[in-house]
Amino acid sequence: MSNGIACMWMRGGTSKGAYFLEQDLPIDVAERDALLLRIMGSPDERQIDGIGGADPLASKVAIVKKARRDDADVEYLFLQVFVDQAVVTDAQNCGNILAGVGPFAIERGLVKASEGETSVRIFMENTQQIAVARVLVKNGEVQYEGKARIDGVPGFSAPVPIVFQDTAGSTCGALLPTGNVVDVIDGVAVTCIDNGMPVVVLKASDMGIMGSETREQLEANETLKAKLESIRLQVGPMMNLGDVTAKSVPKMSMVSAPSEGGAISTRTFIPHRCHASIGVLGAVSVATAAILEGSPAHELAHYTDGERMSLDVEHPIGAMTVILDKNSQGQLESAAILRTTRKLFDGQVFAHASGL
Ligand code: NQM
Repeated sequence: MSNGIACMWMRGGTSKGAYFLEQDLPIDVAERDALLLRIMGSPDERQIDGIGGADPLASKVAIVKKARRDDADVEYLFLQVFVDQAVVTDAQNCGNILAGVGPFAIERGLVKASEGETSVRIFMENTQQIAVARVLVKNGEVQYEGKARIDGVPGFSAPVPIVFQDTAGSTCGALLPTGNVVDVIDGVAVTCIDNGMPVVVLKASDMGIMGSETREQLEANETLKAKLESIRLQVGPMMNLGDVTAKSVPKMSMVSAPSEGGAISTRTFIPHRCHASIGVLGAVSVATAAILEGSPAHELAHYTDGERMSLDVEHPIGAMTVILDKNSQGQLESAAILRTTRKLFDGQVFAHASGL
């Protein structure tokens, strides 16, 4: 059988996706996206004719190449393949899929493995920023097994710590793209923020929910979804994102007081499905909102201020720890998180014309 395309299927953090070398995909963007839709089986809510997992968290793509710039080892382009629409978008980054990029780059020979630990500097094309991931290596091979665990993934795996620098304004051009800590939309106080991911942070109680509901309960709440979408469509242009009708940003994160000893509790729509947990850069943006005096999140947050702050961002199935570092002027300098990843399958994927 011919026309197979080299593809590695990996879990990255709490997401899953197809990892490709750029050279193995068409250069033409329209051709590439049509191919990715066929590979994932979109548009179809079950993605039955493709490898996608019928969930936005398992319908993701990483395209990786050796860096053409001096300050990075590899370049990573993230693409979200919509499940039920024929849309492939590069309008957002993904810090979960990022966790697999270092291991994939080593496996494909783009980065030379150093025994013990290999640091991979990754230029994230979507936001034009750099992340540094540390990958465990033994006998020249990437180690996937280990003792680290993250909420939302059963069992233990090798740790992949990731540090982000200068993520403020990644997509919107400024940490607070509207120029305000608080805007009031449809009578609801919101913080429009971008510290790696454009997110609208608002109080769960202002949206008529407790903030402790399950993903399923929230997804069944049509009134809530309509209210969230109304706010989202209005803030899109205010956040320099233009018309966001067919975009996967901004994310909508409803916050409440922590209930498990963390810093803040969240329920996040990404933007039309409720996240099973929370995205990595989404959590970094929410944690940043939580330390901003005057924001709705700050009122509810529990944390200790300092040069290094550790905030457990609670989500429906646990918490994500975000470490925020300030510089001597008190400005945020970097954010760090822990992820794990797993190589699930390496082979060829076939994408015959679907006739759609
Ligand atoms: O915010 C889902 C995920 C994400 C994105 C989403 C992510 C991030 O959990 O960096 O990781 O918000 O669409 O993979």
